[in-house]
Amino acid sequence: MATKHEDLPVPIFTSLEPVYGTGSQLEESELRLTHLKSKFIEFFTHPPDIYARSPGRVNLIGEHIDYEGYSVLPMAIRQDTIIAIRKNDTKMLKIANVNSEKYSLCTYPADPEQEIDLKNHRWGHYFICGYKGLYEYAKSKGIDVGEPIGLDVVVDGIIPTGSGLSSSTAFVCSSTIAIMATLDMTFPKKELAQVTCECERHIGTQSGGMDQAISVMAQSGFAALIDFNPIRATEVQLPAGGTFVIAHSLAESQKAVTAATNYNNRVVECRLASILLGIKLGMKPQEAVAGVKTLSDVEELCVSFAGTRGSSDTVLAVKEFLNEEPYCAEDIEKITEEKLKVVFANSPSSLDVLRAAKHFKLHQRAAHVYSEAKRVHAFKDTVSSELSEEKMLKKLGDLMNDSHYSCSVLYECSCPELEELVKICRDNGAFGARLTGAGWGGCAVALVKESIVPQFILNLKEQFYRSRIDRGVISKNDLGLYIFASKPSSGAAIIKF
Ligand code: NG1
Repeated sequence: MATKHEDLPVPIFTSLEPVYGTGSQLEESELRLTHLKSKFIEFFTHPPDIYARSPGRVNLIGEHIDYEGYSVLPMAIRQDTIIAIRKNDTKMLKIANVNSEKYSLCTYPADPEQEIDLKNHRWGHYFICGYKGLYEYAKSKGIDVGEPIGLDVVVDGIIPTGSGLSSSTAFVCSSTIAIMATLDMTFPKKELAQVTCECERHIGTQSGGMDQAISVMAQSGFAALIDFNPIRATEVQLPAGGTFVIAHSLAESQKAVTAATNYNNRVVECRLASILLGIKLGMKPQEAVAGVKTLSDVEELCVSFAGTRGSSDTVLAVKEFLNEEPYCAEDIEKITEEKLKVVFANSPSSLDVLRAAKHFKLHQRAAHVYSEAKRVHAFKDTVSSELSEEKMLKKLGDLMNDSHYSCSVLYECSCPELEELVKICRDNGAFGARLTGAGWGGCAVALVKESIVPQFILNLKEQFYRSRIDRGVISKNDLGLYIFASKPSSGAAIIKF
């Protein structure tokens, strides 16, 4: 049997063509690499040994469900982060950036045991996530990597930060892969997808694994259905007549900084919703508190309940057993028979959530997760159906619109700028449009008929970006960074010349 690509290691290339294809993209990336190399020499007086790149991604559907164990459907984009790296003998990690005006040199000790100072966020922390995580993983596998080494590093990232396009993950993955290659280690891609997910959790977000999985495992020309437990990527061929246009709302989503009230808050709310569902559906409180981690853990119970009503819809149990009114901690503790502080005692970032939360919207969050999980499969089934292209694109667009509604109303992870942008996309003929990524700012993704893409982009420039350019929010010359059409790009790679 042929080896599946996810069982193979990250590819090592000696030229850029297998990564960036041919044409203008190749030329641009050659210039980029030349510039990166000369910056490296400028900072460290010698050239790097190797480069590692990891792409950003756009999630087409399946938002905020990866950490609940449900499949998602993203594609990699061509924008990426490249790390240039070389060992040094100073016992220091020296992390520089090609954009040294915005990102000044960060130094850390070459110590994999160091704590990351989360209260003082520094851009270099993402590299340390990879450094710590990789050493931990090697140790857990009994691999002897010798004394920790110092590293000279220059980072070149072109994914707009806080955009919902996974700039942080591209940084963590390319760092981890660069360190792995420097230490002469190699792991299958699916293992690396898991490792990099754990690496990124060192930044304090309870990351679900989608971004790392697609960044490491993407195949050029295909989106992917990513399943978890175990991680698996199945190629998805998108319909030829449609293009995904990505547009930035220009509201920056600061995920690591707002974790306690936004991202991690939702992870905690989902855990509480699943524990309560477990108890209402017959589990003993102690059993539910100890054993139920995600909404997928109680899915079978919900389906059995729905069966008693002649249905298989998981949302029925949510409607029956979770109040629409927000819960306060005491309401929940009466049901769990345990203090929430005790339930989350092992997770400092969840305790931060409890301190910041006034109430918990369990009904709404669970209804979003279960319905969104279904939409992912409906999207995949539609793509592989016999529908005419027009009907297929219309159906995919409807699913994207439903997903956006659910994110906005039930999961409350949208923001006014995203609402405005999504509406403008639809008004200008998109089959569907939705926020993508964690939300609370960042990008929208719209499915647009291939033939109208140039006009669509022009209209968005007029109707959304013009006033922002006039107000000086962005410069006209940078527009290409904020709105672009994207085809599915290739995944992570190591480049050695
Ligand atoms: P972004 O958009 O990169 O912040 C985050 C999570 C994903 C997923 C989405 C929401 C990280 C690194 N990524 O993505 O795992 O949960 O939100 O669908 O935390």
